[in-house]
Amino acid sequence: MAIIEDTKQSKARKYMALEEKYGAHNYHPLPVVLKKGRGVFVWDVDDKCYFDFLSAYSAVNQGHCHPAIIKALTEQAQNLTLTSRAFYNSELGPYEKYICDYFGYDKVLPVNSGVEAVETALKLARKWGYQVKKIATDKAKIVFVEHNFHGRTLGVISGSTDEDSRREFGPFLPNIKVIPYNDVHALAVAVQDPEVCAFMVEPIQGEAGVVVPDAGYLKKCFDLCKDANVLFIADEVQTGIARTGKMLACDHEGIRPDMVILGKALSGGVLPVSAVLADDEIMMCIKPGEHGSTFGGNPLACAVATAALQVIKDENLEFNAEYLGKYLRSELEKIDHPMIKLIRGKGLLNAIVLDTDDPNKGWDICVKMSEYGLLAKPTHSYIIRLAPPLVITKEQIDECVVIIKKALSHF
Ligand code: IF1
Repeated sequence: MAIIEDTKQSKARKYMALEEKYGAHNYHPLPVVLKKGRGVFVWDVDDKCYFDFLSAYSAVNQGHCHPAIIKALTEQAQNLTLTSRAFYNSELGPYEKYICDYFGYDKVLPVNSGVEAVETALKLARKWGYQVKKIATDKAKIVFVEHNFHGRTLGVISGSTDEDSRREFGPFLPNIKVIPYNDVHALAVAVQDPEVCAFMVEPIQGEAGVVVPDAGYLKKCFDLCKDANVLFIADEVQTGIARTGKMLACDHEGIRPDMVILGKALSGGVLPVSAVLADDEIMMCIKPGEHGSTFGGNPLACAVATAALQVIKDENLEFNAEYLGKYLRSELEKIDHPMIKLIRGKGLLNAIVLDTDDPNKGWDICVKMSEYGLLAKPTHSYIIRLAPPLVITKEQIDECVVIIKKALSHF
């Protein structure tokens, strides 16, 4: 047995050593080497099976390698993958109509990664600020909230309050205001500045540890922005596409953001696809040649994103997330363990907040859960995010709660 174990570990170690030697050390992965995914499951190089409770940070809401999405990918890949936007193509227009009708906006600006869509929204907001709100040139300001996470470009980390995201990357963009999250009064003060063009916010803060604001916070912020002629921009890269039990997390408060930013599950985790949705007053502020990207709106991405969005509707994943999210939280709240401080979340975006000052506790629990066949990763050492693919079943939730309990029993 020991020999077999040792052989297995040496196989996984071989892959880890390659990443260690040839890859930048910009991550600290859990010691698991994955080679296959299907639905809620992933398998490592030793064919051990795990429940995936991270979902690639909510990029595989539809489940790993969803057949309908892979079918769209492989069929389109036989015909045409990329033309650049120097020409029209047969997939982009139909996709643009599909996604605009799907979310109820006039237009979409398609790009690739989530942060690229965030940057696009910031540029659109500034354009609108100068052309429509008539803010003096180069004076436009944008309001962010503390503990935000919108990606890792220099522009976006200029609004970050996370030292690890900012240290030694300066200098940063000017004209960025940062206010406390979940603090309506702070926004009321900030938007009084006539040079503010937009407010950028995650409806639920993912990286901060699944921080759900008070009920009504988003609606009050939206109304303040409306009254102050400030654009309300919702970063739904992680909370969107049914993750929180509604198609968009903003739907829980019945607000229609001026701009919606989508990414991750927009492609079902198959390839990088992101988008900004807005109405003409904003979208038409950008003219030909003023913004774009080589792969933005490529035929392959259009085919994949259309299939990925259709799966959400066909399999009623909003309802699944809403119903099973409530069930998961109720089951987790039954776990009687001194280290569990609280359970929080919405839909199938949840977290266990640990009552510990041991910086390794979250990691240790996640390593133990991986030994029992469930993959999750801590954020900020003491918060364990639990976000399975939305295709999970009630029975599988029950199995996973048993694993979580078993892992916690070791601490
Ligand atoms: C990593 C975090 C999550 C996002 C929101 C934009 C982006 C993200 C709300 C940018 C990306 C990813 C980035 C990824 C890990 C993951 C993450 F831990 F980094 F913060 F989900 F919480 N808006 N989040 O969550 O999208 O450019 O990455 O496609 O950097 O390791 P991206």
